[in-house]
Amino acid sequence: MAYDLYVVTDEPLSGGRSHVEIADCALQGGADVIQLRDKQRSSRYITESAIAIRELTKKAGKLFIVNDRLDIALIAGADGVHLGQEDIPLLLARRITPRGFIIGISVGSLEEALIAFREGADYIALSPVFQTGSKSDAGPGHGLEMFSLIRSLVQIPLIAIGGINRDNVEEVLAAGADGVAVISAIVSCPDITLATNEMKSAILKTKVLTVM
Ligand code: TZP
Ligand code: MG
Repeated sequence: MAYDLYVVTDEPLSGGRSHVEIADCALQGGADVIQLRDKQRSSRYITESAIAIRELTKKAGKLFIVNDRLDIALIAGADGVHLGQEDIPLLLARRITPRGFIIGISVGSLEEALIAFREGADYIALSPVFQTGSKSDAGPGHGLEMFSLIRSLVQIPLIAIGGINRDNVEEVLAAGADGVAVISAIVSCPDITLATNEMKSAILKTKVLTVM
């Protein structure tokens, strides 16, 4: 499964559009992965959103990942969960997840990346690669040198998140990213489908040129 363009939903940053609407538009634009991320709404609302996005992603043949909420990911039949350093530990999450269930881990240092790799993460996301206003506690960007260093030491899919947009996506891919995870550069756009489509085209063009 491709992680090329990984779109993370965020209702406040999307001018109040719903998770389901964001996911629908992003899938139409060619997103490869949808992550449902909500730190505020009720468990009921997030669960209902997850079930609807599972349907949409299944029809589109794309991956569906839930941020933080392993319970909701399992209830909705998502492909996986995305866990940070303060969330349920990877090895404990594995105790209750089915075979093949994807667990992605956010890392903020080389040490965390190596631990996640050793513990069997399915992918890791260096967070944040660039400074971002979309996550209040994200801290300063780690930069592409750190990204390349992790790339050289970790042999699982490596995702870049934080401050990624059309202007820097090529250099992020050149640093070895398997995929880019994006919030504002897509979900804050008036036309989410178009923004997704343009970002996806830029990614595919860069990847094709890299292979040649
Ligand atoms: N985790 C690390 S940075 C970030 C998350 C959820 C926010 C990314 O948002 P944006 O708008 O693509 O910088
Ligand atoms: Mg988390």
